[in-house]
Amino acid sequence: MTRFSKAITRQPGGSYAKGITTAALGTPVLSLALEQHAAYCQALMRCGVEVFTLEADERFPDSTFVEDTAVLTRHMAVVTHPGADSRRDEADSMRAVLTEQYADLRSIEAPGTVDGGDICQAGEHFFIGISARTNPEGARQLAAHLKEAGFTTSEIDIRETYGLLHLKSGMSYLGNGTLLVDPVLADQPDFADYRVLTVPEGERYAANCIRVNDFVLFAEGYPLTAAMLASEGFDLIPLDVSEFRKMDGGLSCLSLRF
Ligand code: CIR
Repeated sequence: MTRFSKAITRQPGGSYAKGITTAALGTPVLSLALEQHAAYCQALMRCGVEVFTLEADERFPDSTFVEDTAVLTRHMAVVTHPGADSRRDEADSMRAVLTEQYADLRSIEAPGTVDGGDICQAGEHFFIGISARTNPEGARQLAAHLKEAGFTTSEIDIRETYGLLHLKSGMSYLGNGTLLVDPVLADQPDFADYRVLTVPEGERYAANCIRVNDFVLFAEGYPLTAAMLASEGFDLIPLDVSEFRKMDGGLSCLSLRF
């Protein structure tokens, strides 16, 4: 299992509620979002990770969802070209941050688009989601970079898959060859080499969690999935992410881990 030593996060700012959402769960409350964000950063620290928290960037309401701006590997990173127009320039400021961390820093170029939320690393393999945000050209560019870095890749097209914004809205890699997946992805032939745990139909949102070293950061309020993971021996850190869910975000999108 990849061990992480660092993570990058960005605080939500005053413009946060103006971001893109399909959730219809109401307007997020910034003070609560900030509290939840602080608890999230503390949970990462508890996992043994040094957390770099960037200041809010008011120009970009969705910029707290830093995961979408880059794909990080051990020795190489790729700055993405996000698929939503309003988010495209978020990647520029992340490039400046990552330049200090990576000597080998690459980019997805137009007309390719990639959102990091569509990219799921599972050991030495990367699943690349084709979605409303990540297009086939972006996926092709990313796959070429990852292959050069020694990884294998495969694509999963979620454009017709109900209820998933990004691939990782519906799947997480928990380490040791185990995937946690949304029922809509359970029969993916590409998962044949993995042990697949499927979240119950009523708990789809719980499929987005993150394994960080010895813990799994997990969305609070999904008892069946929590019990399943606990019985499998995973150590969960439950977190309230209600204000991020309102903007279609989840646990993975709030950080870049490396
Ligand atoms: C968006 O629509 O781009 C944001 N409101 C949510 C992004 C969530 N990111 C992710 O799942 N990786």
